[in-house]
Amino acid sequence: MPRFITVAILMVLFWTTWSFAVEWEHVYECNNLPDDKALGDKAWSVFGTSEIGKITKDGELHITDPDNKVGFFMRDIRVDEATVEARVKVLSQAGVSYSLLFGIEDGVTDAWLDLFPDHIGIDNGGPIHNIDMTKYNILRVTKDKRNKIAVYADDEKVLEGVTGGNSGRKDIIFGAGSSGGSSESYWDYVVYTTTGAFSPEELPNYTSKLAVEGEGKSATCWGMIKSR
Ligand SMILES: [Ca+2]
Ligand SMILES: [Ca+2]
Repeated sequence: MPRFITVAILMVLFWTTWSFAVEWEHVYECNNLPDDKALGDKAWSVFGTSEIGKITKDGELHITDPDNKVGFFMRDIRVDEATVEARVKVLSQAGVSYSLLFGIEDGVTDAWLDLFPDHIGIDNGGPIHNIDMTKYNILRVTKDKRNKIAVYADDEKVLEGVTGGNSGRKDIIFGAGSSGGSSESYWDYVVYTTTGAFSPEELPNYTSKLAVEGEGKSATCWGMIKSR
């Protein structure tokens, strides 16, 4: 093979690798309760109790939150801008808007996405998007340094808004956010990065990223066989 073709192939491979440089910084697969000490430094802190959660045999966190308990989970981390994604479904929600939520809190203002069986909405009176949440959807919330929020459902941008409220916390947050509220939900995974507010084009959703890595391995094997 002429040397310049080899060099060109190497450059393409290098570019491909470089273009996937943005990575999820934290992956929670829902194979343990979020605050399980077995997760070590990957464990989440809890407000209320994780007793409202059960892990299913399929690696899901099944939260059944009654109207006299609360349980939400936090990764205490400084966040000026962030991207958080969850594969989640919602069977019921009653009570205040944030009875079931996930999002980003930067210590000054909050980016909460409220979850309901038939819609999702940016908290503090932000816009809503009708969607059947009784089936699994991949939802993503991003917050940039100017406190703009974008929400994606299955890789499509569905909501834009701004942050509001102030919990005073600095973290990535998800779970059942209200004592008086109640809800039932299933979470397959929660992933995030605090390096930026990324669209699915810039940072593929966690599920497709696994698929790409699988294909990458196949391609490598094929290349090795071919070169023999
Ligand atoms: Ca509750
Ligand atoms: Ca899972």
